[in-house]
Amino acid sequence: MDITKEIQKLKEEKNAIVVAHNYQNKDIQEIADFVGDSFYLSKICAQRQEKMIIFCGVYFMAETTKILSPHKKILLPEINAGCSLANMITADDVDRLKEEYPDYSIVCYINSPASVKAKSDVICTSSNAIKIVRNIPNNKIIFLPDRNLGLFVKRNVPEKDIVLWDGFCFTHSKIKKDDALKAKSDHPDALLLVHPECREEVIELADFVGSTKQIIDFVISSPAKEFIIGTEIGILHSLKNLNPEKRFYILSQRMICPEMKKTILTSVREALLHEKYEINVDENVLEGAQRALIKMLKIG
Ligand code: CIZ
Repeated sequence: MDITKEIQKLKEEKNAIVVAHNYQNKDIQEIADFVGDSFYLSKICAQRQEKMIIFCGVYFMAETTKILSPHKKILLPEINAGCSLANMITADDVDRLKEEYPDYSIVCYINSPASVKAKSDVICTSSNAIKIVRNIPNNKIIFLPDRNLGLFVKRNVPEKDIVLWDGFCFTHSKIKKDDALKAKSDHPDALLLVHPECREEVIELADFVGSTKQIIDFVISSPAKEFIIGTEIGILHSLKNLNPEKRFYILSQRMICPEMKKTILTSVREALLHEKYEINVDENVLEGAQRALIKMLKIG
């Protein structure tokens, strides 16, 4: 049987849903019930009646989904699909920061391990990071783990004292000013849209800076016809689908996250068949991370 039909049949038999991050391979996005950013997908999973979720993304995303749906079975088809950025900080690092900066509040980007979220005051996404930092009732902030996103927030909230952690995303951070200048000269009529995980020198050249959802929304409402996209290449699939009359160029062919690309159709079929790999989060960690996520919803 054709593998996509097999996946469909297994989904029905198991009463499961498949969700896929914007950075997944095209064929994974095509078989998914929902495609989007990680927090959007985690919220959708919490609202659905299905008790089994196949999360096509990376480890921290499946963890966030478990935190919001503790009684559901959350499966990550490729157990080694991790996130280099999330792995650049540990819960012990957060303990040390708390000792060093006792009167600072910790704002933690969603791209982080659950154990780090649990020790933070509030979580943020790349869509709401500026708003969260602005609204939190403390002028002293530690922002972690992404330095580039932190710098972007710092520039937009100059009135606050913000200490940054030195983490970065390999896929966004390897893109330099020269790559952006070249893409702009190759496509002089295109707008440059970049993710805030990009370096400051790239952000400075952009026409728009935003999360994956904000980039998609920007394109939909823009009268422009051509766009250079400065985030992971997988997003081109939704952009082209939603805007068939517009043209898209990836900022650099190197904008590929190898972790996101680990999930292929056979991984999804195996995940459904053998109910693997189940993601669990320690109860104390889960409670702490839930508290920090709820705080994000309140102040964001
Ligand atoms: O949290 C997400 O989904 C990521 C990695 C980025 C974004 O901007 O959507």
